[in-house]
Amino acid sequence: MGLGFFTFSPGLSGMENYQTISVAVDGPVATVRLNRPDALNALNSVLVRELVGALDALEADDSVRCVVLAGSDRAFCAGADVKEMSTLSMDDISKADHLSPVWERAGRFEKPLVAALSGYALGGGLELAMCCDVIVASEGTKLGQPEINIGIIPGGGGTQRLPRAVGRYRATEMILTGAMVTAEEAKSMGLVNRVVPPGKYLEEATKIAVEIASKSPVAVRAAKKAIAASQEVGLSQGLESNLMLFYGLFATEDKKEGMSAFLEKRKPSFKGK
Ligand code: DAK
Repeated sequence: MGLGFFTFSPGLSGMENYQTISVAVDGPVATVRLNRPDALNALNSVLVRELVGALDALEADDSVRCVVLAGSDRAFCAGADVKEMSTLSMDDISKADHLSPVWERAGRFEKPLVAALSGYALGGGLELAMCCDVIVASEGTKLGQPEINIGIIPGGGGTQRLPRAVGRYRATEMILTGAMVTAEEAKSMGLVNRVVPPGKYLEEATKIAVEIASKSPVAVRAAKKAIAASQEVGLSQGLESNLMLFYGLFATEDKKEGMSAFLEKRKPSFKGK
């Protein structure tokens, strides 16, 4: 896939034992791939546990600065595992540890997440992509919230994140009809950043991740936090919290290094401090 040399991070020992995902670290960029090909990467309890564990480890590993989240060419993720869900009662599904940790964990991941979509991103899979900060998709990828077709509604954030991303009316149409949109349509709605030729989605997502990873990690984290606030609080509160984050960066070594490097006409070397 043109991702260069992969090394396994020491902070992630044991990750080669994952059954439903794979994790590879190449310098400051980690790539996590969902890997349940027989079920189009549907989210089941095992996958959720493994993905949450991997995100915990990647967040704790200071050498990792940006994470690419991908599936396979055939599917990023076809949603929650319908087979597993079909036998669950209201009591079972409402237990906090059934699937919901995955959107919660990805949604509060402090480092940038770049989603690399191909094939299908449906239901809980699209909800997972919408927990990411940048979304790259292969031409022809189908995105949708088809839960209504099986008698439920999006439960992993789709009714909240989709309207924020594409506006109330487009989100309502997608959620109430269950119809899929193509990557190209999704891009025109603002749900996808870039649409790339088939086979190039991982390469493009990695390129973006490498670019982000070259910046000051403290500034990147502050920017991500400030942008997240824009989706949750009113304008004046958002501006206020932005200012606090902005002022805070003036106490960092990376700010000194970034500005000195500019004035000395050299490339900065950021330490994340
Ligand atoms: N779950 C389980 N298996 C799935 C699956 C899924 N979501 N999607 C596909 N598969 C399996 C198929 O059953 C099939 O398995 P075999 O029959 O070969 O054993 C295999 O993957 C290949 O699928 P198809 O034969 O259907 O392939 P096609 O190319 O014909 O169709 C498709 C691809 C993606 C259009 C189709 O598979 C499809 O419509 N899949 C279901 C999509 C869907 O309805 N997704 C939404 C699921 S509901 C929660 C919060 C959120 C949620 C749950 C809980 N809590 C807060 C607790 C989220 C819910 C959802 O996502």
